[in-house]
Amino acid sequence: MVITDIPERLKRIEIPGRVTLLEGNGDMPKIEVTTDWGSAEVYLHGAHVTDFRLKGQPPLLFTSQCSRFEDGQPIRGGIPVIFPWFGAREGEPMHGCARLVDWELHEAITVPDGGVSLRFNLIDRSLCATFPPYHANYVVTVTDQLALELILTNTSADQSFTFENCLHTYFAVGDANAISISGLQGVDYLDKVENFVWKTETADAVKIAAEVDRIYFNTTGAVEIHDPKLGRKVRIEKSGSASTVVWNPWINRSQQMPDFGNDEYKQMVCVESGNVGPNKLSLQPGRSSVLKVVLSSAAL
Ligand code: TA6
Repeated sequence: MVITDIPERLKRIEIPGRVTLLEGNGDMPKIEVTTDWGSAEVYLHGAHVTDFRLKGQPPLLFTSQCSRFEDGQPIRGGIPVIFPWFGAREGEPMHGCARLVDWELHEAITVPDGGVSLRFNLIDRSLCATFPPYHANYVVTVTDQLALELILTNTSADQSFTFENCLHTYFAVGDANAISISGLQGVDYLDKVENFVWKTETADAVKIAAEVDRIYFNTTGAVEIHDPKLGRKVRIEKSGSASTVVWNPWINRSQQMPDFGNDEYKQMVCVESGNVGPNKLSLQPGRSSVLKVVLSSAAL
């Protein structure tokens, strides 16, 4: 159902047959994108991509059937935009504030060869008022691939701006126990499941047979998820990112999350691209950083 009370400014952004604003879950406004290759969905809440799929193929992204769609709560699944910090912070929301507030949809444009690009701005600073002035822009480009660019600019005249960022992507998989994740061999990581002990990845492909929660540092390469059950490989290419996080909650953690189904761990894995911990970024006045992730899939 199209939002009847859609603000005129947003209405003008729609592109017939390509970009439509709809009433999404929880009565939250969402943008539905249709391209020559498939479709995507993005909520203004958190500028949160919740779906991307190619025609005739299973969705590339996982969004929990139990996800909340409420102000002040993160959507569980899709691509949470994590900024200006990653992880827990005393007295603050987990994983920063960017995913908890509505972003402004600034424009929607068609790109050559039948794709669509959406540009969002983070205007609402109510939850992160203590940070120096910054601009946060987010560009989502939907073609036969899904490209995401998180552009952060230090607009302070005299203060440096130190922050973490991460695109915390939940991928849909046929069976988490059957996938393998390549591209991280030889990379040092913090194993959060074993009290944050430092390790080095020795496997040429990471497998999931229990809870996995690893932050890999100083790694800029592409990662691939090989999914024999869905008969596809998903490629995660990135630039402007030195950290990769791999997470599957497995059984116990799944049961502890009210916005996540007890068995949903079987259908997802997070491979996240950003700059966290020792890889956090610090921008001088007037400088910008661009975190770019390009997601694609191909038959195995
Ligand atoms: O990126 C992995 C992680 O930090 C896990 O430790 C787990 O907390 C996950 O993020 C989900 O966090 P959320 O705040 O979305 O429940």
